[in-house]
Amino acid sequence: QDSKPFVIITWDFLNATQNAWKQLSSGGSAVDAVESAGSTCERDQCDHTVGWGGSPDENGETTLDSMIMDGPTLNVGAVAGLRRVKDAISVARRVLENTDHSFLVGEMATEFAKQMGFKEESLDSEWSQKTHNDWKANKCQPNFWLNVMPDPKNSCGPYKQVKRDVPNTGKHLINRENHDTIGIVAMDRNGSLAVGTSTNGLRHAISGRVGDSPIPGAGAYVDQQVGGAAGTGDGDIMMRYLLTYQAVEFMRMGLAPQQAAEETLRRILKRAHRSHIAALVVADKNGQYGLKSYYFYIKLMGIVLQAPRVLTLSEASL
Ligand code: SD4
Repeated sequence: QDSKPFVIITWDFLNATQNAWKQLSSGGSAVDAVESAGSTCERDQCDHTVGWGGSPDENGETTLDSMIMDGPTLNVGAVAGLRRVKDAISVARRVLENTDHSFLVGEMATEFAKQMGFKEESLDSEWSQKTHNDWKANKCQPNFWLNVMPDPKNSCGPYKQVKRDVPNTGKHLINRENHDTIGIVAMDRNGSLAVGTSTNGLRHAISGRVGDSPIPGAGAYVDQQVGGAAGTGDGDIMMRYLLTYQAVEFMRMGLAPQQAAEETLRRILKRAHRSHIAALVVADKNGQYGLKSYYFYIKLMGIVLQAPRVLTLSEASL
């Protein structure tokens, strides 16, 4: 018997949802739908946080992270720090389908992509170069408004970076205005589930930094027996909690997707010293879904103040 296909993505990248839906409604697989949503955002450079020409690192280079996971087999294909190739999620799919491996990184991922026929080209854009130059001109200070106490030592130098999540430092490295990684959960007509992510990471990060997005269990996770989840937000924090694995495990224990999303994010809230951004979309194998996000939260004298950010997800289902 046919299942009811669906696709759910983080944020309102409607083109991405529509293209994924076209795949599903014409009989494509869940993996096709995930790739299609991710590629659409890579081409559209969604919010400058997916695809080429966004989030330059501290050297001004854009690199890409992406993954696809297949629910029935639990196979993963992922790339991180992919340089000079625009089609990160399609390369991730080649890792999934054309190799026995799961995860390729950096220059070697680029070599693999080239062998698979992908074009090598610059990932710079005017926008990324301007963002980088402005940051340099501003002495490499993050411009996030919560950074109320700029650190005089935090200037462009070999060691400007500050370890975060330390209580009371008052320092933030990353501009957090834009956390709009695309995370996707899809089910096809045969009932197969797949999940995926695509991102260009965080602006001004140390070159070589990889966030949660391409890591299975962190950026996205799926198990056909239960359901899938995908996340977006501050990957340096999120990956510590394996949020998407946890959300799937909560569903395995019987929680509904919405409860699973809330329960999972509560774990960060309990432990966080400072503000973080985190958001999850979670769906079970029956097409029920839930979502939860925190834009920021701060602990003041032991009390957690939080402001939910509206996660404007888009979805399509029968
Ligand atoms: C990362 N999770 O690299 C990603 C960031 C993100 O939109 O969500 N950006 O940490």
